[in-house]
Amino acid sequence: MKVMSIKRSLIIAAITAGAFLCSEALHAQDKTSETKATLTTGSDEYPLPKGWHKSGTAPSKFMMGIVKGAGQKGTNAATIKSIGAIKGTGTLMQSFDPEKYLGKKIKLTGYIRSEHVVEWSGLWMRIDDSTKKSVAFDNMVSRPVKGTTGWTKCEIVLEVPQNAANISYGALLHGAGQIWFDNLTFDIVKPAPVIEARLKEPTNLNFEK
Ligand SMILES: [Ca+2]
Repeated sequence: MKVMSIKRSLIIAAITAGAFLCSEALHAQDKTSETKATLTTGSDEYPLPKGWHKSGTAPSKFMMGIVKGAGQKGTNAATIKSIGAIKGTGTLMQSFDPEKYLGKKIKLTGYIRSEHVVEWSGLWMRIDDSTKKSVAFDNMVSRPVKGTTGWTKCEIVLEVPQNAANISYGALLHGAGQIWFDNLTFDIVKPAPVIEARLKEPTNLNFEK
């Protein structure tokens, strides 16, 4: 027991040190091998979902992966959980070929639940051209999921230009807390139908239709 408690103290100390070192240098890679080893072990708690990968300004500061039974209606969800009080961003993300969406408007819908999110979280989507320049982007920073919430519907709508070469998207957590997310979908937004403003004769004047 004593050994365990010392070990736990060392782990907490390592995490605290790591959080302190990186709090003002979000893009800096963590060079403390002890801290890295501790965080790698912690990340194994959640298996990585097939087809997804970890990224962000500080991915090693977050545990990310699947939580069985934590999804909507008892299915699995993905989670992002901060390790200690930190300020960087962790995201679980995918990238895909935009070919079938070129020239169209696409909507990403998904559901996020949060606990103790101090700063913010959300879905994000970015469209890049062939030079990897971003041509469309939204990360919900202006309408974040924060604090402690139940399942919250999130939507991102972006136009996919003809020169789009890559679409990336995911869920992100910035700072301390934990989010779960599930049931993401992509839809093509149909253009609004053009309504003929001029009628052949006056119509529906008693508003019963
Ligand atoms: Ca699910």
